[in-house]
Amino acid sequence: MTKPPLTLYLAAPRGFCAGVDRAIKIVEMALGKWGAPVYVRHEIVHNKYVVDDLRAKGAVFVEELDECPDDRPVIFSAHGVPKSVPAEAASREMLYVDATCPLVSKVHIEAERHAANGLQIIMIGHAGHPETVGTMGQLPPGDVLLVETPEDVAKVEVRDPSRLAFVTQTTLSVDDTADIVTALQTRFPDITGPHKEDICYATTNRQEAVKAMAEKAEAMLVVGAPNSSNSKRLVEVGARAGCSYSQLVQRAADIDWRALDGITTMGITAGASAPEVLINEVIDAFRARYDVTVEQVETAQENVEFKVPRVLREPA
Ligand code: 10G
Ligand code: SF4
Repeated sequence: MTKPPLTLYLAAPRGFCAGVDRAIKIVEMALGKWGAPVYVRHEIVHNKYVVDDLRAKGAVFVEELDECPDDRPVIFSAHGVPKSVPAEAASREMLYVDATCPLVSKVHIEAERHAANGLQIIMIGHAGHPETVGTMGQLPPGDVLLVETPEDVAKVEVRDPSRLAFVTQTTLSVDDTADIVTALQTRFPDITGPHKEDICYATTNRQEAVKAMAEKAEAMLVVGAPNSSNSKRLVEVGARAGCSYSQLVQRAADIDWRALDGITTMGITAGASAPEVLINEVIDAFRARYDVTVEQVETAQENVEFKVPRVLREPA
């Protein structure tokens, strides 16, 4: 039987960002140096395949430090942690390695600097997401106010409207965040903040590539996990940019082939925590059913790389 023709547009950039790459390498280095088990507080990045692979190599994933013994190393995930976490690890004389992405640490420093200058911080982020919890946790509980929508901005109660700064989660929708920043600047004209927001290069580039791809593709799949914030934003961006069908899949087995019946153009991208092997698995699944022509839709080139600490600190 002849396969139907399909043009597969591949968004570029897609998949692993520099912070994810660095965080995974830190866990692998720790396992190489100290042997198993090495504890990891929270999924190192939000991807089951990555977590399962590291677990098979001897990593033990926990949600809180109280699930770790004192005498084994613990790594903090790429999303960042509240100040209380390294403080507790230090008080228990634990060996810890912080795999927080440097671009998240930059936001942490920003928040602290503004607070030191007497400004109250408003964070734009998703309630309960580990990055938001980590960034808000750079300051004492209750000090940072959280807004998720322009409606929240209208309701937020601040100490002094003339002494405010805002920071954001790094993986937000660029367009939604612009609306929230505008609402903040309209209500609080003196508010200080980053040039635009703290959304990172990887998030921005992946959303831009999806917009370009959505102009060409009837349907779009995002390879990523259901708890991956940046991956879910890519699904939304695709739908808003005109893809009538825009779905998240963890891997090829999740593809709803019936929903794709009759398509001739398809877009594929992947969140910042989705490994290349899963993207290839999805592409191969299309090749098995269609006569596929692959075309890249490239909107940016990335050459960002974060150094992995060359030597991890010895246990005390
Ligand atoms: O998109 P989120 O923040 O949910 O995380 P992820 O693990 O899916 O992707 C990598 C992004 C981070 C580590 C947050 S800066
Ligand atoms: Fe760092 Fe951006 Fe990747 Fe988050 S999404 S780990 S901020 S590069």
